[in-house]
Amino acid sequence: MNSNTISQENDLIAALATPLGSSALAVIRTSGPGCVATVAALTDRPESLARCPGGRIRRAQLRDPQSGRLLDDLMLGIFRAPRSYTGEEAVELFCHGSVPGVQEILALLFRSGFRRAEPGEFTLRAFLAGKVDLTRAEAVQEIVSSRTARGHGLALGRLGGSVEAEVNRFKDRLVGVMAGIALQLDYPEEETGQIPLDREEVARLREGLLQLAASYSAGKLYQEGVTIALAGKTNAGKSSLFNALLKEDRAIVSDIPGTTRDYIESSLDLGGIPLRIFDTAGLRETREILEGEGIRRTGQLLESADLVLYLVDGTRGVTGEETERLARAATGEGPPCVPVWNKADDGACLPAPEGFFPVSARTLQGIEALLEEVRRQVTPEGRYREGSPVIDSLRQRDLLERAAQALFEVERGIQEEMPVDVLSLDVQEAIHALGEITGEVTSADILDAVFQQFCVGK
Ligand SMILES: Nc1nc2c(ncn2[C@@H]2O[C@H](COP(=O)(O)OP(=O)(O)OP(=O)(O)O)[C@@H](O)[C@H]2O)c(=O)[nH]1
Ligand SMILES: [Mg+2]
Repeated sequence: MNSNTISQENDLIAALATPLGSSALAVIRTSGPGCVATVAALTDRPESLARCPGGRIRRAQLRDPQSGRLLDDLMLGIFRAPRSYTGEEAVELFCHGSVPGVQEILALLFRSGFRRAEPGEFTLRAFLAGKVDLTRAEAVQEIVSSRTARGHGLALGRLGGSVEAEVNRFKDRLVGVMAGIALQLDYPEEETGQIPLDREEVARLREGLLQLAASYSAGKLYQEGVTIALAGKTNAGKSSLFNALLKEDRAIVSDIPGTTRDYIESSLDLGGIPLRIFDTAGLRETREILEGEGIRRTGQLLESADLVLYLVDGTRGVTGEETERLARAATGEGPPCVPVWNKADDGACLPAPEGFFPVSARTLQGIEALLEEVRRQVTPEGRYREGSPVIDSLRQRDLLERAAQALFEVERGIQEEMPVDVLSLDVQEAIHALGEITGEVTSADILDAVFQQFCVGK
């Protein structure tokens, strides 16, 4: 985003808010003072639309004023300041979802005084107009990019202000602390020898801040999900397990070793966690160039996965080389690895060794327990409590940690009986960091960083 969007010029902006493609409807969003009259002038009923009150929907024909050509028969959502998403006068055009049609309408708007909105510019304007704080603005993009119902629900909570409220609670308590300090500074003669700050109270606040900061790993998990690779020797049943997990006949399964060459990817919702699952080429010595390339790529994938399910054919058992591989994984080299003992249904299947999860990709026995283990492994441990707000912004996490660090300094200062005016600097620093989270304290750089992650039209 260029810096002039931050300059609060409030010129007329327009953008397609829906994906460009054939669809029943497409929504073009516009905003800025004079927006209604500017759009109205392009229709068959300029006067009545220009006078139309906000919160109404009107039908109109959109025409190119130069050629008189009809561009669409559409519905217009009219909004008057401040009762709109951006807080400005705004019009939403509900047009037919035709790619050339939408492009022509946008081109007409851009010829008629609108400019193309930058990514996130509508939400930026909403923030600048005081409609949302920065955590809610960030939640807008988090909602759009969520991939499971759980991730979506958490982001909706943030849009509802769950994080804003929590941060403001912390801030109010710190402002209370500051007031105590100010009193002490103003009336030093009243000094009773007691320090006005309760170290335990500060410690509790710091703990709370760290708890919210730690929820980032859960937020990230539900938003971005994890990558899981199925690995093992040829014929171990990786593709069979892949299909079983997806409940569809996706990957080719055969008893010919080396069936899978290129890895295949698919996604799965595991209790709200978006999983990206990869079926990979079976590992074995090969002189075949294509298979060798597949195995090389599998190796790369196994390095970058968040978790590897290592499959062993239970009717064959573990080879020496596999024992080594699993031992390496157990020492924490590379991603964590869950050893799986497949083909448990087969009469010839040997008993699963200690630490292996016995499953059958054929009868699905043991799959639930395996998924439970996957869930256990990818869910971050720590201070996150079920039901408490979850953040999904690295920016917010860093600021919470900065505030916590400042409070740590306060605790130390209290212990060392530092003068209150020195302590107050650290309390101020914590308040400032919390203000940056909600956007009370902000700068063009921060806004740039936040809004450039948005998609256009948001
Ligand atoms: N009895 C039994 N057979 C299985 C099971 N899983 C896979 N198989 C059989 O094992 C053979 C190999 O299965 P695949 O899923 O293709 O194995 P893979 O690990 O993907 O093999 P490559 O792609 O060659 O590396 C097939 O004949 C499957 O039918 C299982 O749980 N039980
Ligand atoms: Mg396979």
